[in-house]
Amino acid sequence: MKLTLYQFEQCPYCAKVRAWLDEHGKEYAKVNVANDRDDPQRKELAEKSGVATVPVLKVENDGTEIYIGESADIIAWLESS
Ligand SMILES: N[C@@H](CCC(=O)N[C@@H](CS)C(=O)NCC(=O)O)C(=O)O
Repeated sequence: MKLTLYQFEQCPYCAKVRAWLDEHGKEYAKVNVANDRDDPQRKELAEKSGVATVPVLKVENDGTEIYIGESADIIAWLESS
């Protein structure tokens, strides 16, 4: 399973997800995104996750990928996986 966190470095919700991942020893890639909802990458993340904000976690597993938005939902998903 490959995890990629789309985030801002200065964002308390992103920091909360990073803290969970770090505390649980999970390997993940970080991608800092533009603070601009019109940015093409931000638009793609919004379409795929269903949320306009960051953080968004991409989970790749066995050729499938899902995008999870909302920090509480990301952590809930991680807790249950
Ligand atoms: N309820 C959301 C809040 C996330 C949030 O407000 N993120 C801010 C950064 S701290 C954001 O994406 N701001 C940019 C924007 O709204 O376009 C969560 O817990 O993930």
